[in-house]
Amino acid sequence: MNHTTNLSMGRIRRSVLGATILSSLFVPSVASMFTFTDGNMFNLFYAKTEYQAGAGGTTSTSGSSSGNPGNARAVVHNVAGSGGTSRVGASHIATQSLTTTPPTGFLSVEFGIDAQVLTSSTIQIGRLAFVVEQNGTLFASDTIPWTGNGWTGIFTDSLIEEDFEQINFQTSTYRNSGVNPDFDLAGSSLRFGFLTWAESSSLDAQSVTMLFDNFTVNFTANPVPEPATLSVLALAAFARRRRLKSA
Ligand SMILES: [Ca+2]
Ligand SMILES: [Ca+2]
Repeated sequence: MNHTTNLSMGRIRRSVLGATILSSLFVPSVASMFTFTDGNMFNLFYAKTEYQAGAGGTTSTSGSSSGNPGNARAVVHNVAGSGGTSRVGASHIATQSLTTTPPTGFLSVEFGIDAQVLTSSTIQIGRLAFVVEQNGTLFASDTIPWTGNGWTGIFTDSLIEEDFEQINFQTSTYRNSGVNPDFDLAGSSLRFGFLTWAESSSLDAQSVTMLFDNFTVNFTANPVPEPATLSVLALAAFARRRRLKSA
């Protein structure tokens, strides 16, 4: 009988709200993600822009059967022998890789790619950096050099915006340090891809071919801001106090 008396409309509404709060607190909050994966690497879907310091150039093609497996993207870097340091590279932006920064901003991004150096020259080193493009500006992550025959799987830990710096191939580090993308710029469009290059300080011309396959990208959004969670918790505490008082 007492139960019936106590079940006013106000109490029911608070109870329903309480149940909602509890369920949302105990369901693990999964930050929304943007995921991209390409095991085909067709030439058609990558926009190439060359960067160089010194003489040389690059060509890019879709290999037909040299991938891991199937098709792969082949990039030939021709570094002219100059006696000074010559650096020749290109960015490869996946043209279908467009994402929009969510209202909470992106927390981080992970990249993965399979890479192989096919070389007929003395240069045995492939050089790679993952890139994001925001408002027409390219930003590169740290240099990832790799060597050896066969496919090498290259993965990054979660990269935050400070891990990317504007590309400047004229400097020895090829970066403008301190110029970063802004992952918090809600509604901003981002593209992404990778930067490849070869360099030589000798008088001999070099030709370095690199193959790339299985390019994957995962963006993680920032979770919903704390203040909303805090006010919900305060509301739950308030409702409990009122229940204890009226009991
Ligand atoms: Ca493939
Ligand atoms: Ca920021």
